[in-house]
Amino acid sequence: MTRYEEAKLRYAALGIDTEQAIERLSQKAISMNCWQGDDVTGFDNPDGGAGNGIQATGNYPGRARSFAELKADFLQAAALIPGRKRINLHACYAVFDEAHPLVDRDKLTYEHFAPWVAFAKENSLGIDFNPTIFSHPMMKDGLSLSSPDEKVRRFWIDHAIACRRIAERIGQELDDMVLNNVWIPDGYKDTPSDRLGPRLRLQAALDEIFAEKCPHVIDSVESKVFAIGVESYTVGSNEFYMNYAATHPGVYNLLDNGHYHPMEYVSDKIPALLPFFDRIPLHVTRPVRWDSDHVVIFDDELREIMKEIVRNDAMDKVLIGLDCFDASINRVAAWVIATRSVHKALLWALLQPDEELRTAQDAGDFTRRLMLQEEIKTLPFADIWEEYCTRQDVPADGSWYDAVMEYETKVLVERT
Ligand code: RNT
Ligand code: ZN
Repeated sequence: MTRYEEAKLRYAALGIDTEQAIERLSQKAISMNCWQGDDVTGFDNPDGGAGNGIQATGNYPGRARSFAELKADFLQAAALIPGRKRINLHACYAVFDEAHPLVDRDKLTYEHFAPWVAFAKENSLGIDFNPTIFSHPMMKDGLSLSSPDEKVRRFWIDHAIACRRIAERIGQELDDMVLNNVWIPDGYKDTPSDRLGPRLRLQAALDEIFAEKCPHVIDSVESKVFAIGVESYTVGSNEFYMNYAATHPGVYNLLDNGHYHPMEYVSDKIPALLPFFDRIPLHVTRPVRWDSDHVVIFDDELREIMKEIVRNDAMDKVLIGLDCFDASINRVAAWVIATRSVHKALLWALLQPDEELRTAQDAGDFTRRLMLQEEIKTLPFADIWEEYCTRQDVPADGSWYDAVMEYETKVLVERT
């Protein structure tokens, strides 16, 4: 008997079907954020880098500096990751060439993303999209859609409308739904003298942005609790967007697990939203103190998030996307570690004795519930994960790292 066959029996004794878990896992696409490959720099301001509302730290060699490099790095990472994939694009990754020279963000069109669609088709990827409302001179006093300056607001509303049209066309081309997520960094460092005004302006801006029907687009809005330089007030807070989404059918509230107070858990927010929304877009990241974007690892909260998705039968409702970036380590490895961790945690969640756990809870048998939750941890999970990687034709844990290091030596180091 192979190690997998033995493990399969151990799980079967608890009523858990490992074959079914593997099959369900292989159906779930994970959206990989393109901005991990170049520290959120994009192609429309290559010398500027991230700024005006977003920040990546570190200077590890080998950042992708072009469309060609970013595609190559993404494919290198993807080759080491099991499962279905989507690529999450930001508008600042518009591809400019002789036929389509640089334009400002309010003038972007589908043509600037047609090369990404070709890339997606060649590699069987889905695409998700985001307006890029940061790292740009039209951010004024740290504000965009909530700015008191009509010109600033107009520019960003036009940009967001352009992005929705682009997302719609991408969806048509791929015959798929495209998540188009709006996140803005607007807020104040110090105590505001008007907290309502900016929110009313943001509300009116969103109404304009979402006015057009885009049947291939899933719209979402993403809140944040605070950020560096925006410590006192965030316009797009949790309450604001949650209520916006609740009152605007077709607009969803995106949960980023780096965007809440440290004692709040997205694993608990998912089942709080499920009674009200048929979709929950998710940004999976790893909050560390004041930062929201560390590389995702196989930790308790990631497993808890995936457990809530699986045991509430929400694998089709929760749209899982990564949102982490780290410029201080090998960026391809960062993609691999983060995305493999998500798949691993989903597999973990698919291998829980959910029925028994629920029965124990409903019977008030909390002792048994705790015992089961603990004992499951020492089942031979690694053997199921390894089997999954093998069937998906990607390296198991312990054997992908060399490929990344070779790529670093041959390709990445040459870029500096
Ligand atoms: C920032 C938000 C947002 C961004 C991306 C680049 O805190 O999480 O989702 O990370 O849009
Ligand atoms: Zn996010």
